[in-house]
Amino acid sequence: MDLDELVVRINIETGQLEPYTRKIVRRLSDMKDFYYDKEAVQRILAKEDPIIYEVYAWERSTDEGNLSFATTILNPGKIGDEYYMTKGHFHSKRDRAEVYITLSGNGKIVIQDEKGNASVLDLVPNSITYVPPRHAHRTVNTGNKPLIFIAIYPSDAGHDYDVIAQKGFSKIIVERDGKPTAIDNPNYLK
Ligand code: S6P
Ligand code: ZN
Repeated sequence: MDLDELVVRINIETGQLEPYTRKIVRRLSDMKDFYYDKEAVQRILAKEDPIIYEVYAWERSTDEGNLSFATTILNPGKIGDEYYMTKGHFHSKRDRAEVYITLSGNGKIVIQDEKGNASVLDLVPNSITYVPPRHAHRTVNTGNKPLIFIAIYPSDAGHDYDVIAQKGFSKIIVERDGKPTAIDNPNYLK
């Protein structure tokens, strides 16, 4: 093993990793079914296709025991009154946990068990958040600058997006009276 390859630099302002093994860019058109206000989605897409978030991942092979990590840069903004958010996923291997370290910005993480019980936690700079095994997780930017965090996870965890794409999270984060508020998702499928 070349130990020089085990060091990755992070740009603390932008969240970019150097080097990285994979970069993901998610625009509104990639996740239009994830937002509850379908009219707002269409209204925005008629004019532009904003970047909702970018991920810089440094991933090891999926041999058991390896760890991988990624930074996420989740932009500020809203679709209707619902804040920009990630798709959210379970890990394909359900017993794999994860750690989130928030670097900058302000937001929330929605953590949901397999029965659909959701908890909403604050993500604030210099905090470390544990995502337990068997819980889907989604991050939401409720601030006015990018929400930037590091995720560290077992390399064999995998991403299962299907359950969330079909059912959604039972709680969503919207602006109410100027404040981020968790409400029951009107489109949630039990
Ligand atoms: C990976 C970890 C994060 C997310 C990223 C984007 O296990 O939870 O790196 O991949 O925040 O979210 P999503 O739901 O599109 O993968
Ligand atoms: Zn994850």
